[in-house]
Amino acid sequence: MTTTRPSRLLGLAALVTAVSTIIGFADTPAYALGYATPGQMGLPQPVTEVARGISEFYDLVNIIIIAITLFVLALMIYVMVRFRESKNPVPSKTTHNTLLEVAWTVVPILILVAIAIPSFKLLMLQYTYPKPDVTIKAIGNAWFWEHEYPGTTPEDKTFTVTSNMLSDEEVAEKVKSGIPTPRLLAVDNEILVPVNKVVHMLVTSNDVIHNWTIQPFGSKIDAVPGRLTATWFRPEKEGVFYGQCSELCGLNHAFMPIAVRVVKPEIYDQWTAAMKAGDRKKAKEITDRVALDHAGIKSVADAADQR
Ligand SMILES: [Cu+2]
Repeated sequence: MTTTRPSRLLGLAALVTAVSTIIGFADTPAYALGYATPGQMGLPQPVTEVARGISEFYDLVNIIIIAITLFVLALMIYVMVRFRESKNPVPSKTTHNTLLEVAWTVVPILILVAIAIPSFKLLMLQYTYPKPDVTIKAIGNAWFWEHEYPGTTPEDKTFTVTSNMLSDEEVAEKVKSGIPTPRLLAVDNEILVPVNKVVHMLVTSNDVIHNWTIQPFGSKIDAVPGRLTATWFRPEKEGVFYGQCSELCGLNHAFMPIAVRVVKPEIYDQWTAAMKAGDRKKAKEITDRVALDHAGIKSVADAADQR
C-alpha cells in the first residue's frame, strides 16, 4: 500500500494555502491599502517588486524559524520523558556520536545557505537602480518632510512639497469630505508619483538623522545631514501609501509621516505642471479629486472582497 508522492505534495500545498489565507497572506485587492489595519497579520500589502521580495523572504524565514522551534521543542519533550529519572536511574556516559555531531554542524550550515541565497538576491534587487523616470529629493526636518522635485533644464522649474501631519480636527474634516484619512499618517500635502514608473528617491536631512520609509514600497533609508542616500521603487498599484520617520529623531519623531499618492501618469503630469506654475490651489484640487477617485476604487475593492 503506497501513497503517491504528488498527492502528498498536493495535500501539503493545499494546507499551506489554507493557512496562509487564514493568516492574511491572501492576494492583494485591486486597490492596495497603504497602511496596516487593526488585526492585520503579516506585512502591509506590497506594491513593488522589492516589497514583494521582502514579504516572501519574511514568510520563508518565518517558516524556517517555526520549523526549528517546533523541532527543538519536540526533542526537549522527548528527552524529558524518555530520560526522566524514574525510568532512567543510571545515566548514560556517552559523550560522542560522530554522525550526530556532523549532522548538527552541517544542517545549520544548509539552513543558513537556504536563507542567504534569497537574501542576497533581494539585496541585489534593492541596490541595483533601474534608470529613473522620476527623481525626487526627500529632506528630513525636525519634524516634517520636504520633497523637492528638481527641474531637469534651466526652464524646468524645481518645486518643493512640504508635508505636515494633519491634526485630529483636520482628519475629521477630510473624512467628512469622503476621503479616507488615517489619523497620525495623513498629511496636508501629499506627494504624487506616476504608477508603474521608476522613482529614485534621494534622501537627506537638514538637522538630525531621520529615515524615509514606505513599507508597501519596500523602501527604508536613513536621511543623514550632509549626505545623500537613495532608494528606488516602481509602484504597481494606484493609491495612497503611508510611511513614517523610522529613525528616532527627537520630540516629534512619531508625528512626521510621509504620504505618497500613486496616480496615473497623465494626472501626475497635470499636477507637476500646476506645481511648476506655482498654482498650489489647482494642484490641491487635482490631489483631492484623485483621492476621492481612489476612495471609490477602494470601496469597490472592499465590496468585491466581501463577496
Ligand atoms: Cu525623524
